[in-house]
Amino acid sequence: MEGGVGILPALTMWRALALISLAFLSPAWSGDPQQTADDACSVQILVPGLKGDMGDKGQKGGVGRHGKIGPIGSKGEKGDSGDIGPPGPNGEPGVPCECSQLRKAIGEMDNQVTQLTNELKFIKSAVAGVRETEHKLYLLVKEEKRYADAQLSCQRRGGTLSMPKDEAANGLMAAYIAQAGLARVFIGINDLEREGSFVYSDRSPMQTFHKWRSGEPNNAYDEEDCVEMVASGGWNDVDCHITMHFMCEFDKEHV
Ligand SMILES: [Ca+2]
Ligand SMILES: [Ca+2]
Repeated sequence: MEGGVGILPALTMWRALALISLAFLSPAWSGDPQQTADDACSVQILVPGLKGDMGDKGQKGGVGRHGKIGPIGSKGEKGDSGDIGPPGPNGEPGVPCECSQLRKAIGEMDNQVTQLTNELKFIKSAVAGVRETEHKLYLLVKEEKRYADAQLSCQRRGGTLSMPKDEAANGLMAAYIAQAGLARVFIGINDLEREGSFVYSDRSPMQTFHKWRSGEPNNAYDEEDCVEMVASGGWNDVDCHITMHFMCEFDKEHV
């Protein structure tokens, strides 16, 4: 039994050596590892083969992965302003105004303004005695002056002796005189520069309108170069050196 046991390993060793030899000598052996593995109970000793010829170039690879994100670039220049956007939504309704007292005060002030306006109108017409039309103010001055001084008095107030240039103005002046209880006043008409050639106190020539009383102007005593208006509205030429009340008129634009 011992001899049998000793012979078998020896045989195996020889077979192994033969396999190694064959592996070096025969490409067929090195090219078929399966056959080597099937050789039951053999010791597998793998030895590198000869370097093969260089293979053909491989196919081109696919697209690679995305690269890393680069560093943040420098800030660009400011762009143009955009178009104006649409209007925003309406705001919330406001808190109810707690200013009833203010409204009341304003209402009272409005009433006071109305009252003062009426009072001023009354003062103008009743106390100061001013009458007015759309464009003019008339003031009856209860001071007795000669014609020239009366004209100066009106001019110092910014006006001139009243000039009745139409029926409306003449009627207003006449009523004013009558209501003041006066008989006559100087008005702004004279023929001081040229006898018989009457002009208004603003030097404008008399037009077709006039209110000469019957028989006037008569230039009585060859001394009548100024004009008075009587309460009925009629005109009469009188001496410029007598004294009487007079009426001024003012342009509203210049008051
Ligand atoms: Ca005259
Ligand atoms: Ca006369």
